[in-house]
Amino acid sequence: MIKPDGVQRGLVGEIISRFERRGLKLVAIKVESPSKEHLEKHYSDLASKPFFPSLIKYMTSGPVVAMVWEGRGAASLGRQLLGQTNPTASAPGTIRGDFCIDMGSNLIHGSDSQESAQKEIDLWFPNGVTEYQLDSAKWVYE
Ligand code: DAT
Ligand code: MG
Repeated sequence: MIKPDGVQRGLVGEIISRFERRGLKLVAIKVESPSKEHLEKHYSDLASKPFFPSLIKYMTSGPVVAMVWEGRGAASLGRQLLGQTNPTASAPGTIRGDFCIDMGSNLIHGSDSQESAQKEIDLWFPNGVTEYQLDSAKWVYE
């Protein structure tokens, strides 16, 4: 999910293109201004953290772009593309390492496992995703 700062800074295309060129397949995408309640559900595992209120405020500060990307090991590949939670610890070449500085404006969310991805897909895309054959897959996978 591209967070409100990523949308406002015009980084949607840049970010999508990084996932695309890695070989992942886009199966769902939408622009949305999610409610506070929706984001509290999304980040429910962090509800007891001191930064939770400011995280929810940040995430409701503008529209986000929610996406589902498929591919072999997609969740862990996605996390590699993102970089570390703290942008200042993120290597150049990663999204956070290239485009941001503060943890409270770190541009993008990525599911941290296959299990959390499934939970988040159910929350953000209750009507499911669009399955199709990506023709370029034969050039990406052995
Ligand atoms: P990530 O977004 O890398 O999966 P996370 O799930 O641990 O990181 O936390 C969700 C978001 O909450 C993160 O992108 C930024 C914010 N956050 C995490 N740890 C924080 C901290 N120690 N101080 C302030 N904000 C924090
Ligand atoms: Mg996380």
